[in-house]
Amino acid sequence: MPDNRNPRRPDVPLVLAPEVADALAEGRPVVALESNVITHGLPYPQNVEAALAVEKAVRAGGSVPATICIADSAIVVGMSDVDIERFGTTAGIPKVSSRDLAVTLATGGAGATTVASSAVCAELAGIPFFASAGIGGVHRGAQTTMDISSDLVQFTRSSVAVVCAGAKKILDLGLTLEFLETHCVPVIAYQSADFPAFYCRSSGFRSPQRIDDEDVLARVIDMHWALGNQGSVLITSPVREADAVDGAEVDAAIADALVAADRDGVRGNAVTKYLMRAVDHATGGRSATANAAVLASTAEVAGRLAAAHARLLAGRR
Ligand code: PSU
Ligand code: MN
Repeated sequence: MPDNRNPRRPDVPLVLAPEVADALAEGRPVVALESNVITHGLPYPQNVEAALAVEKAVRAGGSVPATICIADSAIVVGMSDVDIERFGTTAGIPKVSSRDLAVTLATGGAGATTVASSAVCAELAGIPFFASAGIGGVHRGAQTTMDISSDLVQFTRSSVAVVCAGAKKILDLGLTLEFLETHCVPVIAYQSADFPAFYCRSSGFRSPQRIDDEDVLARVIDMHWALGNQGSVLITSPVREADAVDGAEVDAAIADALVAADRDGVRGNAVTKYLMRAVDHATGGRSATANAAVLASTAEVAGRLAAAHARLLAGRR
């Protein structure tokens, strides 16, 4: 594969898939995707199926998918289907968030990128759009644990438009919104009113902004960066009504999962995976089906919005 180092950062090893490199060179839309959802988000074989379905959905939206990982001391932007299968079936590939990137790259291991580290890599590769159904956020009880996902902190630093279905209710979504407000990150609900909660259509919190037109949204993203802001723009799109999971059922499963996590002494970057698995287990097949549906619908919306943004930029040339 070609080494496609960013001329402004020649020391960063960046390997772009040929299709991604071509699209970027021609100004065609690309949507970056994370790989931690493959290694840590879902069990095999749903993880591989979902990752491939997400890429297909980005294409259906009119953009080129670029799933990101770390392999052989390089940032891979655009994993092949073989890469995805390998990540989905190999045990022990570490979760690599922003602060872990340098260690993983310099020591030569493989790594699965989170939302935070994928945003860093997307920006280095010159990809302004990123999609993930569920972002990290402020955890419940963060007042004492101080557990706040690096995803949120990275949103204050990386100029990437992040399309998501909000975040899972395992988090404190009210505090998550407060954090984003404090750190000047725009939160915009696309064709919806509320901040969504992954497989639930609403978190119970109204989104601070709503925009229904994709071309207007493209202008907003462009303007945010034109104003000199260096952070992300968060855009939400909820799960379809027919695919949503009942909120009360999820709430009960989360309450049990939080007690179990505390009992088992789960700490640090292991907390998110532990809680997600416990809730998935408790809600059985329903959450798995909803999970797949929301992953694909978020990716498709991201594909359409990235295409609108690329049209805006092309209109200027
Ligand atoms: N939320 C999900 N699915 C996921 C994650 C979060 O619904 O797979 C993963 C993402 O990779 C996200 C990471 O970036 O968890 C956040 O982990 P932490 O809370 O440790 O920052
Ligand atoms: Mn954490």
